[in-house]
Amino acid sequence: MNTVRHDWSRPEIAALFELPFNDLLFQAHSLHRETFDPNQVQVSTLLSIKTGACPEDCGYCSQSARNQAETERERLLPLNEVIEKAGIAKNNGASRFCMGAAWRNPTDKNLDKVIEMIEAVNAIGLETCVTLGMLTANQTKKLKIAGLDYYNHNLDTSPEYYGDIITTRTYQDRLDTLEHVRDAGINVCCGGIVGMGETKTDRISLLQQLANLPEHPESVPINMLVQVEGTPLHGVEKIEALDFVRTIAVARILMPKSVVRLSAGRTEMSDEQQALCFFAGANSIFYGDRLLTTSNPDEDQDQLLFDKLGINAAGATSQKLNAVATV
Ligand code: SAM
Ligand code: DTB
Ligand code: SF4
Repeated sequence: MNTVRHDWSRPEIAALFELPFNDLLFQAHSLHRETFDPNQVQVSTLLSIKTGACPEDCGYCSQSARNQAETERERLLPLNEVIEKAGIAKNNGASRFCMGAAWRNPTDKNLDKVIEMIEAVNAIGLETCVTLGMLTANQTKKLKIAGLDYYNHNLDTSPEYYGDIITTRTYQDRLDTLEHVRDAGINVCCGGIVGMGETKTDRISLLQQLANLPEHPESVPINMLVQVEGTPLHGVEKIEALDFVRTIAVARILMPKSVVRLSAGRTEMSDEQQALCFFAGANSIFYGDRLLTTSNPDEDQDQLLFDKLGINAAGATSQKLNAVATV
């Protein structure tokens, strides 16, 4: 039965992780089919609109000014460049355009500039998503009025492991921003990163936090750490491929109506691992050869994989594109 629950206990989640692999995948895939077309995958394209020199100390991130990664710092991109990139993304078949900024939080002046970008991307007929750091309630209201479809703000890891990864903002700060986004009526995109040296219990705890939010995020990105030289997490022990697939499957079971994104880290995954992730319930990816500062498989490679798997990309889950198509 496809019931949406918000009261998952850790032993229950641990028991899912402990299931024989085939039982876990069967359960996840069966649930997936109750809500979604198993052969449709939503595709979003990412653009870094402000890169590097971030005051935060996130241990995984190439853009923290406190890390030694060689990320070229840039000012906020001009509007015309954003419009050009969004147009290319649309021509390549993306249904959503996600803009990310290396900020702790946006100033009101910067937010106004991002709002112009959101309006312009909306006008092209793409769904919009931004990730700008922490937001006040007033800022989320402005973004809603601008027509923003999704706000991405990740919990990143378990509350227990969090202090080992980031010290410049708290877990509660993240929950507060998520509440503002939810209250403003913007769709929530919230997930985390695995492969950061966390324990299996941390993965259970992260998924419990996500699944027990008052409402499940509409979109749940599961990132596999992209190890960047010069960051504290470079060289950390990697997550086993099958454990990553299990994490996707458990996310699917806990949040049966959410779109689960097979997010960062795909350049290191085989076609077979990605195929298992789609079977386990992942139904969204980042599309295009760049994430924010690191690489992603290019469109041709993904189209080839989709063709092999009989997966239909494009705006299948995008109401906006469907609306454009029927005009
Ligand atoms: N600066 C804003 C913030 O952190 O709230 C928004 C941009 S930030 C880059 C968005 C998310 O990207 C992070 O929360 C993290 O989950 C993910 N991310 C960043 N670097 C990553 C990496 N090396 N590997 C995997 N995911 C990463
Ligand atoms: C998310 O969960 N993953 C994306 C997006 N939200 C903003 C970011 C991935 C970043 C990977 C590392 C980089 O390219 O800098
Ligand atoms: Fe800054 Fe975001 Fe990177 Fe953290 S994840 S260092 S807040 S850009």
